[in-house]
Amino acid sequence: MGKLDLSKGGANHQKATGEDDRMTTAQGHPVADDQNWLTAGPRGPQLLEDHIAREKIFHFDHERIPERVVHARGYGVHGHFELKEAIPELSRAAIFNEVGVKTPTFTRFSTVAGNKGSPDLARDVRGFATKFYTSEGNWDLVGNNIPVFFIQDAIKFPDLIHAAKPAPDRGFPQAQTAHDNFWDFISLSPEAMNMVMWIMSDRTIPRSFRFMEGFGVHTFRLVNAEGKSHFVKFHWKPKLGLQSVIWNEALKVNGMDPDFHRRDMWDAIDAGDYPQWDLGIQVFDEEFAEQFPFDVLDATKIIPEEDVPVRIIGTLTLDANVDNFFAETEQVAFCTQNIVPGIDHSNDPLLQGRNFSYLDTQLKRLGSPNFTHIPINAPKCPVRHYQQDGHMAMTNPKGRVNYEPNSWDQGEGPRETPGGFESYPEQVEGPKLRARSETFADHYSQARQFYISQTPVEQTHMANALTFELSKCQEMRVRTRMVGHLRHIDEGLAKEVADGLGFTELPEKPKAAKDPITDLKESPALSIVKNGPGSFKGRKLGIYIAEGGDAKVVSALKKAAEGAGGMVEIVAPHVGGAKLSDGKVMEADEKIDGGPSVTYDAVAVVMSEDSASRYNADKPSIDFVNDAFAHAKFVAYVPAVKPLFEAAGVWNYMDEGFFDLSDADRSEAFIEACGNVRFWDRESVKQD
Ligand code: HDE
Repeated sequence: MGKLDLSKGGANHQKATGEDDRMTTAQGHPVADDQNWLTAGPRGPQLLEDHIAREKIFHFDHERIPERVVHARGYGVHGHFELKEAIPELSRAAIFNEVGVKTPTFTRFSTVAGNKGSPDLARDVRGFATKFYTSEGNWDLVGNNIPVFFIQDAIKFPDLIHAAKPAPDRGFPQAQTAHDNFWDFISLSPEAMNMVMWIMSDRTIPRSFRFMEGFGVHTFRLVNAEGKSHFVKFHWKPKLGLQSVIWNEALKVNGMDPDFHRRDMWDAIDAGDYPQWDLGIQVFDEEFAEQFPFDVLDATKIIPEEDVPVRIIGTLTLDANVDNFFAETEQVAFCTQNIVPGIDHSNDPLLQGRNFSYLDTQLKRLGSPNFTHIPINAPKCPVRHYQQDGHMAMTNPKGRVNYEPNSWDQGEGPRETPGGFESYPEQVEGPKLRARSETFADHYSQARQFYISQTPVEQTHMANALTFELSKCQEMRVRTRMVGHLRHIDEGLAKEVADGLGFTELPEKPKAAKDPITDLKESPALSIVKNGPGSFKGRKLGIYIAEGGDAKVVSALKKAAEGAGGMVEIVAPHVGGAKLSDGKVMEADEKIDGGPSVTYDAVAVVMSEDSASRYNADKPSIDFVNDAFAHAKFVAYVPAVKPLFEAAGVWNYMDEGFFDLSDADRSEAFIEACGNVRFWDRESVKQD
């Protein structure tokens, strides 16, 4: 009969060709009854003998693995990276040299602080980690949607995360930084101030993963075939542009749909609307690094795009949802140490610490050094080495040789390869010491640069966010210490926050390790509003219809939104939809209380006057209109909705962000206006 084929086996819910539907245990025993535990008599005690029930419960008891200590809540998607411009002069990495080749990828987006079940729209940094399955092994670019970090040295990471996560005594608050421990730690860590500006901006409440940037954060090296090295920073630029929600929306979305971001990604990919990001590189040499006013090894600093332009070299397309969330999204293991020949690390002390941490955490989480055998982690190029055994070893090599050097014939075992990975031979010398380089001492200049690069609307949002977060701190010393730091960044901002917190005078500025540079230029690349989508592509219109609504208007709106590459959802008072003016029933995607306006980029309300009078006391209907107004959304309407708009307190305040569609042809102008994301002028208006 020969040897067993060991590549066969393992559980699968779907039958393979030629197999039947027979249910079995994990040992392959056919199961006749999966509903009743073996008992002694129909009402007697259960018997431990029941190997079928015990195996089932045993497996269930062990279903959970530890969640990630950070970035626990994440969402993974398959895709590919296509190189558009080869860069052999900079890097010998195959992935950067073969134009047009599609390298398979797996990307996982995440929030940092919340647990696996926390809501998607927590104010938090988003992880943006991509595994490239290159022909020379896996390259993991484990980045965030913010290009700087809180701390400069990895040794502080456990403290940062302890401070951000729920307090150890009370176990709350979950998935938020608005509490004493976090701001206590931050206000004692001036190096965090640049990051504080970023996290208090709307970057931490993105509209969707599809509308946010990604950054490798650290300075890495590119090394070419001659061994020449350049420094590089990696950027992901979303083709759809940048867009965030506003805080009040985030609060409501979290209650309404805690899966808002993952649902958005699933839906877009399911609909074939594949999100894309360009991969950009900022390349610079030692000479630039020497004269740059900040240390390029300090992960709390950016290099402004206006100083070193971002050069686009390829595109990432996310085009397939996972088949199984656990097997792929949960089990994927990113490691910053996964780099390929032609890419190398720099001496950034945060990056170097990460290189230890990621490998270590995978062992704890996935339980075995063989986590590379799990399909989502396994390289897609040949893998040949002499590592063996361990828990769950799936791919132990065949044959006798498992050591080297060896003198077995060619082909018996792998050999070292000329041209394999070589570290850049950077000259290193110096005393062994624990010290922070003087070149890392500037803590405020770039924080200020970020703040002055924002539009007034964004600056207001930052002041509001800081006031809100600090208002949740009960300890006065924490509040005052933080406002003291803000004075080094911008006196106006400090004053606004101090007023918001009810201070009667501004607190002292703390002593700065280095005097801030106050004349750094504005960097328009840092603003979300200045880098918005500019169109309705990839965005969602919610049309609230009710009986008698003008069918022509609804269809013109649908046509305009879909024509611009957007999605449309119909919302109605009842799940069954509503009969429109043409006598036909239009089906609804959402019932009004399941489709509030906060879940849409723009909204329209189309109903007869009778209907508008009928729903003008209905809270979800009023909220739909009122929230759309309060969140500065573009709103399309027909005049018949007056009774509802009056009840919502907006009829007398309609501005140019409202589009009267008595003339259905205005639908296109409405959708075009939505390219501006919001009618920002409205934010300062007070309603009834
Ligand atoms: Fe991470 N980080 N991190 N981090 N990080 C983890 O690795 C760590 C940092 C980032 O979707 C952990 O597999 C240290 C910066 C992402 O699976 C852990 C330090 C950046 C993800 C870890 C940092 C990141 C992680 C937890 C300070 C942006 C999610 C689970 C030196 C450039 C990856 C895991 C995924 C995950 C450690 C700082 C991004 C514990 C020690 C800076 C996107 O290893």
